Amino acid sequence: MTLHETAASTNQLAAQAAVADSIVVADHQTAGRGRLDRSWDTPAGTALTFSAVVDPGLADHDWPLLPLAVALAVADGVRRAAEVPVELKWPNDLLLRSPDGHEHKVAGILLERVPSAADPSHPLAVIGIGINVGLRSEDLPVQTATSLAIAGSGASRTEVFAGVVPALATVLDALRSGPGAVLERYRTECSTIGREVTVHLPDGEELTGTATGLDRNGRLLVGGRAVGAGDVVHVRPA
Ligand code: BT5
Repeated sequence: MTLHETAASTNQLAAQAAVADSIVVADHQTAGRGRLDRSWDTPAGTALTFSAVVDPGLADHDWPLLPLAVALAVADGVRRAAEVPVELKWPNDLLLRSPDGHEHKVAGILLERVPSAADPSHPLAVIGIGINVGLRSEDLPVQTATSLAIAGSGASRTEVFAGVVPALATVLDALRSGPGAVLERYRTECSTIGREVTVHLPDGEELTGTATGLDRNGRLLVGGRAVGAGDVVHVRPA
């Protein structure tokens, strides 16, 4: 594990090194990345920001299940370490509900596929995880964000890290032995399923309907269509 006081982005450093079973942690990221070139912003000393490089050992057609598996692991680790009722929004956002019932994002996940430094023909997964641990209301980068501290948890970044890393190893092992158990768990835990949603698809199209389930590849079923990528908005509180 390498710990940087400051890094542009742990995903960037981890992808550059591309060494399996390594973890890059930053006390502060100055150019944290979200999906689709968006940014992930956290003030120094308040968030857990790290990237784990793993060889998932999966067939190509199972790689789309990785973000879902990682989300399960992060939720599990956060629940154990911080004792807060974190919820999953498809595909890989972690939400906490405020007392008025509104959902706010407490953690995000960025998965990238990179060639291994040891054997460029072999792909590795860079699993970037950002968790808002100690941010106070005035630290939040966007109105839709929250933190474990705001939810009343006193868990430290180290405690949350120690909860998430073993959970990640466990879920990756489960996924390697077949998608069934991970899909089943995700279907049970994901608060998007059963809700009315609007999905903003990568091509700009919007799809509104009830999210009825997940297919074998982890795609969200909305109005009879299977959606593999997109940003989901939960239209109404559950
Ligand atoms: C994500 O993207 O949620 C993936 C975030 C991954 C961050 C980790 S930190 C360690 C590793 N190194 C990196 O450089 N990245 C990873 P996305 O679903 O695209 O969400 C991005 C959006 O979330 C932004 O456009 C903002 O609206 C919002 N956002 C930004 N910072 C946030 C924060 N700290 N908490 C909650 N929401 C935030």
